[in-house]
Amino acid sequence: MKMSGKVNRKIKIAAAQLGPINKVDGRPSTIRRLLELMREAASSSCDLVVFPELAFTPFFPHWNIEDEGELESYFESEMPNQNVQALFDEARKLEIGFSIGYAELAIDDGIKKYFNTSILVDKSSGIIGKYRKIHLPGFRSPQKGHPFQNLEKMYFEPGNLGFGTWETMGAKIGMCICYDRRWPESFRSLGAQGADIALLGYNTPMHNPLFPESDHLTCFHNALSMQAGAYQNGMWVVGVAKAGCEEGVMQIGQSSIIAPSGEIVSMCTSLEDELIYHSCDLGLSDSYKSKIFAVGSDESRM
Ligand code: ING
Repeated sequence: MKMSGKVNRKIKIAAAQLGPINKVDGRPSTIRRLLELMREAASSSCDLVVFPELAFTPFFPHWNIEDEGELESYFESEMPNQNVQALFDEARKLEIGFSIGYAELAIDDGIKKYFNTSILVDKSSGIIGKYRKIHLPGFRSPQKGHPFQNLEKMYFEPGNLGFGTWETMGAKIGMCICYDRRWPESFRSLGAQGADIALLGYNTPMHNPLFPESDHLTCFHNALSMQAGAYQNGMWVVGVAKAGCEEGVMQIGQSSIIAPSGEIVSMCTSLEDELIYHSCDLGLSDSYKSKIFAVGSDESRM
């Protein structure tokens, strides 16, 4: 039997779900929570730990913030910086990689630009990848009568880096963020680059003020999007929530590690800080790509 050219490669990945981050919490207490989850992942010999979208702050696009200074206080103007340096230092000491989402304030030719960003950091705590959220949900102005807002279109610009993949820890890893997972081209763009793994964080309210009739399907649509993305591209998908009732908005949890088969191999069961992990066999990605999707081959498959 023709063996695939790749030996079985395994990477142990942790999903570090966060419970609510409230306005009064401040970054130091959040960093302490992230460090605790990172240490737990390292103590279980994980290679990589994945944190949620906008993991340093509350999900502030749920609010109409009129004061520019207050709005900018939720952004990081450089990465790393003194508020988050402890996370990078601990990662280097523990020799664990991580990905994390945050609000990025970038200065481009002297012009301030605001992005919903995630980074991929290798085991020597070097930032090797950056992604800026392309699909921005919500509105460009506050919506009357909604119990909470989604003002991502008002606070962020669409990402300008495209969907990228990066080689580290023996894997080809890509990233997307939250709403991106609902659009097939997000996972397809990564799959077409040969990604073995897609990492993403999300902040997903249980209630959709625009379409409350769909509320009972919020968790189903979350899993459906990620499981389909995994299977249809022969990739592992790790989706990590900021969960629980954050400043009055109930957000789903169910952070999941999903195999290239589309099976959920591990899922969080709480709405709080919770770590799950799985030893992901990248040979499974190879099998689905070559035996189901014949990626890159001109042979037809049944
Ligand atoms: N949150 C939501 C998400 O995609 C949303 C926005 C919810 C869009 C439900 C459509 C339906 O999970 C973020 N932050 O993108």
